[in-house]
Amino acid sequence: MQKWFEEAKLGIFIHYGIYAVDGVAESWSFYNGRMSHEDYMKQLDGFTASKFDAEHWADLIEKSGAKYSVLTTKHHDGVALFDTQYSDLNVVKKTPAKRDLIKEYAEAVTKRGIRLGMYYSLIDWSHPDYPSVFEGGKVPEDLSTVNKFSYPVDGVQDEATWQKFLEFNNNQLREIMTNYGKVDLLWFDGDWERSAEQWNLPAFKQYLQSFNPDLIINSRLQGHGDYKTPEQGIPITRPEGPWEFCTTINQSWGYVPTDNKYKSLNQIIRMFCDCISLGGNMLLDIGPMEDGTVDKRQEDILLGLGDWIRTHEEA
Ligand code: FUL
Repeated sequence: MQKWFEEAKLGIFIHYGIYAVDGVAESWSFYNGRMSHEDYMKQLDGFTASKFDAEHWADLIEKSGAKYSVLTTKHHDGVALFDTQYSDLNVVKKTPAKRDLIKEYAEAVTKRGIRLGMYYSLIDWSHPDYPSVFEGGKVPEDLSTVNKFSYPVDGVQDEATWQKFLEFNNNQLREIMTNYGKVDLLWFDGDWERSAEQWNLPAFKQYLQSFNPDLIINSRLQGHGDYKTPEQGIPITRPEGPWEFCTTINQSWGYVPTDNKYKSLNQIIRMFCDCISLGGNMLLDIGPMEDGTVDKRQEDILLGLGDWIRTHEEA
């Protein structure tokens, strides 16, 4: 494990995507049947990133006391925040934003010495070559919600289609690993629908490390990652090995304006202390609005936490 990660204590997680347009849950809002996939994708037209200022984000991350940050390059909805050659479903081609937001983010954080982390979902519920594997092998009759590219396969995976998807996956990850300077950390999510064998592990991990031998990879890689990632709850006893606790400030990862269940600054500080005293890092999430600005309540928490850290570092 890299020393910087062991000493980091705090990272900032950023869930930014088209889901901020309607303020609905990232990806899950269609998968869980709250809206159709079609309606979800209408948010593409409203994603402007008109006030997106990576310098401001980086400034905020720095002031929070965080040593690294992790931004969603592509969530389960399959919408890439970067300029990818391998799918038109990206904010450059399909939204009024028309910008590679990952590029601006990577430049701004790297310049400040903040370690660069990229979240990437292995699940892609909008990709025609990614059929979901449903529990018990049963595919729901109505595919308008869930993953519309799934089909009744009696639990048997069409191997050729799957290999095509893996190729696509590798290609997008190569873009992420080579187009934005040195990536320090890859934060995978959505490994749960396939086995290690299907994800072609450990060869897949070696492929990623070939772009940067110092790369850190989180554990959501069917047990082949470098550190554990408990979500929304701090473990009671000290986990073995390196670990990172990820949590939201209110109850949502992305921007949901109706979610007013904010944690107080004191609660966040308390969680941070509990986490680091058990040897973990805390990855605290913000969910920027569609235009790229951050809700004042979230900004204030980050700034307040940063003030607290600085005071106590000096003490
Ligand atoms: C989960 C995802 O399904 C959520 O949407 C979110 O990104 C969280 C950090 O990880 O597994």
